[in-house]
Amino acid sequence: MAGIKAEPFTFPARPRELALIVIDMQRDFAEPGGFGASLGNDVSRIARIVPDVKRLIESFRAAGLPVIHTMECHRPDLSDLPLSKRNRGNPSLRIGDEGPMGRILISGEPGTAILPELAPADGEVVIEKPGKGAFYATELGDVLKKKGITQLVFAGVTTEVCVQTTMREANDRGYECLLAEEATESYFPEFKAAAIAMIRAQGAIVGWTADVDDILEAIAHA
Ligand code: TIU
Repeated sequence: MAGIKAEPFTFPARPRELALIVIDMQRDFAEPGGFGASLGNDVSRIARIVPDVKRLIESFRAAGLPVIHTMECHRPDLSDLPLSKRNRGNPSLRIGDEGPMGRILISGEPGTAILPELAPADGEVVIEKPGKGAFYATELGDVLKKKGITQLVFAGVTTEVCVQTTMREANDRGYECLLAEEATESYFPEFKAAAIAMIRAQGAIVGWTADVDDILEAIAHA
């Protein structure tokens, strides 16, 4: 692989050390009646990126590269949910409350599940995370170390919340990070644009960003 065309410059991909991380593509963020909607957001924006996330997942699978999925969710007894998080945002339904798709953001509930089109394949790692960042209070760091992964391609939602937080965590842990631009979305288009600009500013201070087509092109030759 000759690198991936990216901003602010070519991403120096090493296929044997590369994994895809799909952040929180859950019904609770993408469907009416879930957590995202309870915060007052237009969730249709999120549903629109599903085809681009799907072709990214399929290209990693076809190349035999790891695909790792995350889910933002909490234990049924709420023991991993700080009160500050439960009370935040003045939502119509709070985390743990019973909603139309089961209890909001609780492990095992229908609304907490990953969208069926993007469901993890047998053997793919799924990380349940109580925070916005996927490294906080999870096994993600150990999983990546065991697989010898040093470079991460990111997709998922939302760009400026869970995706950006996880990229910053990964960057500080020594991973090289690349965000797939059409495979991530925010409820606020201006926040997505700002997050992308921040990530790749100052010579990729947090990471690189690239078009899905350019990532697919490189992965096909991995
Ligand atoms: N509200 C919002 O933008 N995001 C979240 O609450 N979680 C994730 O980004 N996954």
